[in-house]
Amino acid sequence: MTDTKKTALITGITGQDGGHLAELLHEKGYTIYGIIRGQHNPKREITEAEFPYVTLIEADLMDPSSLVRAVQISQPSEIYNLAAVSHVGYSFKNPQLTAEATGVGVLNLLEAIRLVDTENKIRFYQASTSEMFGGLEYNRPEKGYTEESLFHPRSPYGVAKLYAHWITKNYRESYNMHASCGILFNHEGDRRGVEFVTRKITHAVARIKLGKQNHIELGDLWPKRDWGYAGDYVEGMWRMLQQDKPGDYVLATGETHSIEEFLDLAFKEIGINDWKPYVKQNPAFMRPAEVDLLLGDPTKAEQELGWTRKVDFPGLVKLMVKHDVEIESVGLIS
Ligand code: F7E
Repeated sequence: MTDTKKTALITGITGQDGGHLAELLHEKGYTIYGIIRGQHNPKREITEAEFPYVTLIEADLMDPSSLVRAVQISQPSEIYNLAAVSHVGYSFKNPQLTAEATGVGVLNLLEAIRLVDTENKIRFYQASTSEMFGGLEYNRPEKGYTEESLFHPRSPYGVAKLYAHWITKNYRESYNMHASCGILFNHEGDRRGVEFVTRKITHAVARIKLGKQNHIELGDLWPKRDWGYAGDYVEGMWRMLQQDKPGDYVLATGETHSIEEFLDLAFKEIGINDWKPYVKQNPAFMRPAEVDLLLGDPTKAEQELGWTRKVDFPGLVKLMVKHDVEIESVGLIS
């Protein structure tokens, strides 16, 4: 389906989800603008080469007037806020920056929309996260977290995202904005940064296969995550904004797996059955507070949006290892 009348503005265009979403919206015939941050952002060139159909606008979630300008220039029908300080470990080391960019930045963007969009036509997507739940034992529904579950964030990142989630709901209720929150569980893929555990593992596994590296250093291996494929999840974001009414939706697979299970499958892809000799634990990668188990229940998204994930856990590991073996074989830096 194409709809040439639609224009989207994407924050976080240089990130994993920004790339997948740009591709999806381009296929659907959207005019696409992306916000890029910083005076000399090294990701600009790569983004321009990979997504030549995206017009980049220089702005920053922490600079309100730059956001007003971005909304005025792009005149979007839909805004997807995917930008954030998104690494949980980093947020412990940079808590104020995280609060300002990931939390208050969303308020800045909502205010920019309210100021420019006097007819209240823009539809807004906020990237909320499973990190808002915290995974505590007393706060763990049997079939997985839903849109109604209790929040108990366990990191500066989770706390900032919870503010962003509630301020988005508040603007929906106060100003009747078409503002939706996607509560996304972990979503990975070949565009994931190597600072996240899945890509760190598949990248190292590829290098171990090719003799470029002999081990990998990781933090805790017991935490469990509900891991899906990012390409599937951007489809859910788009579907949220096509609804007549805004809302909050969990996107998840409904399965949870430990890092050990991820290691097991990833090493088996290169013919190694016992990964233990290749993995060293390093406390530098452990967090002051850990989220031990995340499991999402995507029933509402399945029923109301007709959304479902397509790639399963073994499929995800396979595609990531395959990609990293390919790029490492030709010496490309990911
Ligand atoms: O950690 C453990 C770590 O950094 C997963 C972000 O997209 O998903 C992501 O957050 C688990 C944690 O993702 C290493 O302690 C062990 O238990 O890949 P991660 P995350 O923290 O779950 C949510 C939904 C978001 O919203 C976030 O933006 O793996 N772990 N060893 C490690 N993690 C990392 N990064 N590096 C390690 O060496």
